[in-house]
Amino acid sequence: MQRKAFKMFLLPGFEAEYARRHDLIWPELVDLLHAVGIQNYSIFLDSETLTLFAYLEAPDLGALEQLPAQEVMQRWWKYMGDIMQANPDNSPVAIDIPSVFYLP
Ligand code: RM4
Repeated sequence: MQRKAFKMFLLPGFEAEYARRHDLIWPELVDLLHAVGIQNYSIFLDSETLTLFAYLEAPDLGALEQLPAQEVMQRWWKYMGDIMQANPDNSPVAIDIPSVFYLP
């Protein structure tokens, strides 16, 4: 299993809304994320800085490169774009965080 961590950035005042939308995550998005092999996808919010810390596992992280081309992913990013820092194509600003320690 490969592991990936990255950070994204919430806009001020949307802490509850971000959690609410993920509580109601679209089943078709769950299916897509599982289809590319994602497991144990976790997102944590540092409410002091509004930094979202994301962690996931997948057998092949290369398969995640298929995500941006998928209609459901595009639709979710557009939906989330009003409460997160987003790129011009609506994808969230996401910065990889390298691993410095792993204890299996
Ligand atoms: C986040 C963001 C990420 C997505 C998760 C499910 O808010 O849109 O790109 O992978 O939701």
